[in-house]
Amino acid sequence: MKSRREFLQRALLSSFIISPFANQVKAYAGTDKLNRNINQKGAQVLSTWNHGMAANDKAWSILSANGDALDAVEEGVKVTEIDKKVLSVGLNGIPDREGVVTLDASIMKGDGSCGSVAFVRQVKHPITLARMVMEKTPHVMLVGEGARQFAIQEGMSLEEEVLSAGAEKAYNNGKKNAQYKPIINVENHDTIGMIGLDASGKLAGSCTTSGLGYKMHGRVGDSPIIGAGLFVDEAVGAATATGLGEEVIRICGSFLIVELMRQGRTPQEACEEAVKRAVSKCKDLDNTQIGFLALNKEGEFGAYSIRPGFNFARHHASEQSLIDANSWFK
Ligand code: SD4
Repeated sequence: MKSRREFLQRALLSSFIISPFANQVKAYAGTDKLNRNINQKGAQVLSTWNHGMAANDKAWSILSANGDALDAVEEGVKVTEIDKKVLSVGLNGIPDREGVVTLDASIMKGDGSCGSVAFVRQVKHPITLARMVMEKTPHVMLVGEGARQFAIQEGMSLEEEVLSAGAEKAYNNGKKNAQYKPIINVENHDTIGMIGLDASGKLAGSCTTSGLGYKMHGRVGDSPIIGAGLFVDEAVGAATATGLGEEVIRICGSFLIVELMRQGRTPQEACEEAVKRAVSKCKDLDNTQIGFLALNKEGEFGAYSIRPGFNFARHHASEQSLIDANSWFK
């Protein structure tokens, strides 16, 4: 009797959660490797963009074995960091204006522990380096040469600075356009932000990117800035961001979403309010796209972007899906 009641409650909850996106859920053609008998208690993982599907698969292999949310969000985005097809995350990414690939990443636990690296070169897994900053130093953030030195100190081997084939092609094309312009919904999509809830109810998040292609050398986006590209609070929920980082930093986007949820907004309402705030501050709306993804500790989720085109991947007990977010502009 009890299990039937629980099943009905879960079914009711999941139909409520899905409803804002009911028309936008696309079936995923990948293999379903889920253990459906496990007590998920809302365990799930959400990631930005199409590349989130493969990253979620990895994260889910940890969550479905009752693993820790922090391990899941680190291991999940590591898949994207080495995916040669992804030109916006990891060392395969599009370089800056000088032809140098520089990476930003952050990781956060629900208890407030966090670590990040920014403007770091030659590190294959900046998310792991960010986790090491969190776990092995008294600091939150290391940048540039200091971050690279820390990687060496921790035994990471540095990669050669050679552009991936895709990045080189994109860079050579990009150079023809002398004027720097942010790119909306770049091909192959951008930053991966991942937020996850494990079976024990713990939340964690990760965010990793090569940042805007053709950015000025030294430019740092929102992804490694705790509160901008990522924020997690176990009392409330988690949020992450993608798109033009400057506009996300300006409104402390992920922190704002978590605080709105703390005040009682649903994840969807909080994402919409944050986009509204960004729109109100943005001076170049025609050239700006940002997208937010949020999850509360009950397992409800939401997403919203300035313009159409933002999607996210979700993996939980009964489904893997790629979902189109609603947007401010229709
Ligand atoms: C950044 N939000 O560095 C990240 C990635 C990005 O288009 O811009 N993607 O601003």
